[in-house]
Amino acid sequence: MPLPKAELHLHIEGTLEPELAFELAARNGVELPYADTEALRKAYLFDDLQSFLNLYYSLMAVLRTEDDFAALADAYLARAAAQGVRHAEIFFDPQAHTARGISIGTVVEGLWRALAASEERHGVSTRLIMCFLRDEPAESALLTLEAARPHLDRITGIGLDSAEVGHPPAKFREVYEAAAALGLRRVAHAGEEGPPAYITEALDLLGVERIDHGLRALEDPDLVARLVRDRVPLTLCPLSNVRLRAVDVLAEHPLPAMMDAGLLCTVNSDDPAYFGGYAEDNFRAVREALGLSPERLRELARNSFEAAFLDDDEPRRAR
Ligand code: ES4
Ligand code: ZN
Repeated sequence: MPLPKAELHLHIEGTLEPELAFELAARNGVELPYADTEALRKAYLFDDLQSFLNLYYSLMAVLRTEDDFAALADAYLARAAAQGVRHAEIFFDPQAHTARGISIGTVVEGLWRALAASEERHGVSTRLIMCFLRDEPAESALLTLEAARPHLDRITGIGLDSAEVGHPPAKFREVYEAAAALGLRRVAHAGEEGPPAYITEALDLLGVERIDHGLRALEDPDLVARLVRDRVPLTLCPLSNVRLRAVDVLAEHPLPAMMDAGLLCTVNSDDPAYFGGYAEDNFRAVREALGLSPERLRELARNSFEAAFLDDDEPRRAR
């Protein structure tokens, strides 16, 4: 039986399996530039974050209706449940959809339909986290936050994703301030491909409560001391790091060294349809490649619940 765990770093658009992509393409009359699911899977070979993102954004063309978003999220939640996930905090990229003429309401309400049924159907509690694309202007993020206002009862927090290098956290200071004023929780991708200074900046300027990835934290001892002292969770994604070549091979992943340093690490799946595995697949991979002991694996599962936004049920938002 897989360990019960919380999934804290999961892009719902990154759960689009080739089979569902073709099914939605047929339903919506969208032409995919691949002969079949086999050919599409062969395209899942990446050199870096940008080459992955190009495919990830182009495949979103098949997602058009509330039903599509509900089907995507329900398929993910079923797979997550089978892998021991009891709680999932799910990222979505509204700008990737509004840019192609799909309203944020279609996205949020479609996802919400699957999330609202999830405890009963799959035994998985959920939260929704809206991510801003950091390679788009800050002004676009502010407009997106504004457009999300009617749906904020569905949304627990905000995040920051897409191409990291050249788009430091400082660029989004204003939008994070506005989100905080709305009572939203804050996370951000930092230190995936970008330098440890981006992690420090996300803490100092954006007020984030968790760091997504944080893979490069060990390069800065002062930062490590701070992350340990403040128990700032890191949502690591080992299979993602290998597929996007942030680490050469899994056996060289810094996870054991990070845990030894006292960092609050969690293991997550990022974009499981693209990177070769869901939550338990990532746990199994680190167990096998890094020889993590049963105690270490239990620590990772325990950390995932400590790092989760499970304490946000009290009415606290002035909206
Ligand atoms: C992402 Cl792995 C990763 N990094 C940054 N942005 C993303 N969006 C979806 N997956
Ligand atoms: Zn990610």
